[in-house]
Amino acid sequence: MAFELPKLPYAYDALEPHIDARTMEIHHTKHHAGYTNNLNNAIAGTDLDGKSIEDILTNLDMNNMAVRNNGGGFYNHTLYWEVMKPEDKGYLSGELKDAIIAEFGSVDAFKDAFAKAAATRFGSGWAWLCVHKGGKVDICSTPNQDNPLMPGVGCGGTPILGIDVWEHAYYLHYQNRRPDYINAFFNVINWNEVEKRYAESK
Ligand code: MN3
Repeated sequence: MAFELPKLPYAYDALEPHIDARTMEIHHTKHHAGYTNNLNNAIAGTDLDGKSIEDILTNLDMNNMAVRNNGGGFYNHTLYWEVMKPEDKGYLSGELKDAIIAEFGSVDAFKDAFAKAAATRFGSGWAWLCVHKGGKVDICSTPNQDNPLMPGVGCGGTPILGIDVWEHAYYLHYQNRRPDYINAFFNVINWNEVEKRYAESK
């Protein structure tokens, strides 16, 4: 049973002006499609074939670079599309907002910490907001396509929000200005989806 490239829950231009349509289309149809195909090739005929992506990542042999890179790439981008949305729909509220304030002191302090984790990831990678059993949240970042579900990587929680800071995620529009892309990302976070993931994983 092969993994399939998920459809975006919105049009390629839906996140403009924060993330441009051309970047979204290439990112989805080339990068994410590539990870998906390469993951399927890497697991075909192995005992990983037929397992869920969460199961594969949680129990990953970190020396299996084909599955590490492409399984991470498949999962990370699927989450990334789902935790974004067109501007002005939904806002941070409820239990997740309480958990964020308990951990960081304020929503602004959380945004600063998340932006810093994303901006200071050297080279390619991701920054994450994760939840641990019991509901505590924290922030970490991972290199390449690694993910906090993988053994020994990141903070070991379940990621509920992630930002891709590979140059392919922003370079066409922002060139080298990664901090501008990170600031823009806060305008397109689908907090309803992040809160749903928090409730499911805490
Ligand atoms: Mn990417």
